[in-house]
This record gives sequence, structure tokens and C-alpha cells, in this order.
Amino acid sequence: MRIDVLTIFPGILGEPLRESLLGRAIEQGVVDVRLHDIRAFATDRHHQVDDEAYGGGPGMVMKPEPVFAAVESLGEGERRTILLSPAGRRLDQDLVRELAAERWLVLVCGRYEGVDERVVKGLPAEEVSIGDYVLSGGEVPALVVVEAVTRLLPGVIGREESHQQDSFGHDGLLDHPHYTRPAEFRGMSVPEILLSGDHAAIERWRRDAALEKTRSNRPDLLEP
Ligand code: JD8
Repeated sequence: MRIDVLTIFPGILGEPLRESLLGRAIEQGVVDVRLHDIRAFATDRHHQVDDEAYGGGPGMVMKPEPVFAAVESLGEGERRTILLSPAGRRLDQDLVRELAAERWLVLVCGRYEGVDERVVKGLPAEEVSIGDYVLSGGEVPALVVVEAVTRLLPGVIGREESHQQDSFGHDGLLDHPHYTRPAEFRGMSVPEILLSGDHAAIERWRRDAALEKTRSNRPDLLEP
């Protein structure tokens, strides 16, 4: 899969993309992530990417021309263009699966008060939000999309990191609690059953514990 990320702060994404699972996926060529500096597509003397809001008020708005020029520099082809925005469709694992089925994604990161609305209408771009809290720009949301999508690509997750049983897998439950050595830590013991070697009993315990954790922490996930 190819993912192009358009931003005025490519540095925010550079290092995180080189680390861990994501770094390995990129190195193996499973995903081809390309960062583009929107400022390089501003044609005026000062490479201005923002301007005052029509209608007045505080704060600046990202200009449409450099964003369009950056997107158009990518060439043609079947792709989904996404603008990260607090006004967007909320990202969940269903949307992540949908995006992971695409061949090519273009992620546009705004800053300031946001991007000129003609970017949505004209590119066109779908708006996606990673959640109901306020961030300063679309870069961290874009990184979230890249990581969530990349994990689902064939060959990225091995036996070690199996996602068949992950939280928000197809069963829609939170994950069961996990324990590792030591068997007792600061007076807290690992549940006996996990030390028993009885794999069927362990499976039942994990299923119950996942259900209980979901009831307790996220009852909304159990509603029909
Ligand atoms: C893009 C500018 C900041 C947004 C005024 C200053 C996503 N879940 C999310 N929360 N926040 C964002 C996000 C915030 C952004 C931009 C994404 C571009 N800002 C603006 C409007 C209110 N602040 C996001 N995805």
C-alpha cells in the first residue's frame, strides 16, 4: 500500500515512522509512506501557506493553492484522499479495516484554525477525526491512521503480535488482562488458572475476563 502524507511539519512524522513495527513494515516495503512538505508547493516569495479568515476573527486559515498543488504533484490514480479534521467521521476499527483494503491513501494535515473548506469540496477529500479532543493539527492524527492501517497489512504482524484476538477485533470486546513473571509481585498474585497448564480452562477464563473488563471499562461496547 502507498500512503502520501501532506504536511507543513514533516518532521513530526519522520522519526515515529522509522521506529518499531511501522519502521519494519516500511523497510520491508509492505507500506510505502511518502512525506511531502506543503510549504514547498507555495509559489509566492515567502512560501506562505496561511492567510487571514474571510469574515474576520482571530487565527489563520491554511490556503488552498499549496494543498491542491501538493496533491496534484502526486499524479493520477485510484486513491482515497483524507483530510484529518475534528469535524470528520470518527476513526474506529471498521474504518481502519476499510482503509487498509485500499491500494493508495493520501492524508492531508491541516494546521492553524484549519484548511480552506474548498479543499474538502474540490479535491475532494473525506474528513476523518481520531476522536473528540482538541489537537493543534492533523499530523498526530495522520500518524495514528498510518499505524492503525499498517498493522492490518499482510505480513506486518507475526505470530508474536497476533491481532486475531486484539481488542476491537471482530468480537468487539476489550482484551483480557495479561500477566508475565514474576508469579507474585508486591503481594499481587497472577490468577492460579493461568499457571495450571489447562488450556481449555485458560481460554474460558480469558473470555470471561475480557467480558468483565468490557462491562466495567466500556459498557458502551456491549450495547446492541
Ligand atoms: C486537524 C488544525 C486545530 C482545529 C481550532 C486550533 C483530527 N481528533 C482531532 N482533534 N483535533 C484534530 C485536528 C485539529 C486541527 C487540525 C486536526 C488542523 N487543528 C484547530 C479546530 C479548532 N483548532 C483532530 N483529526
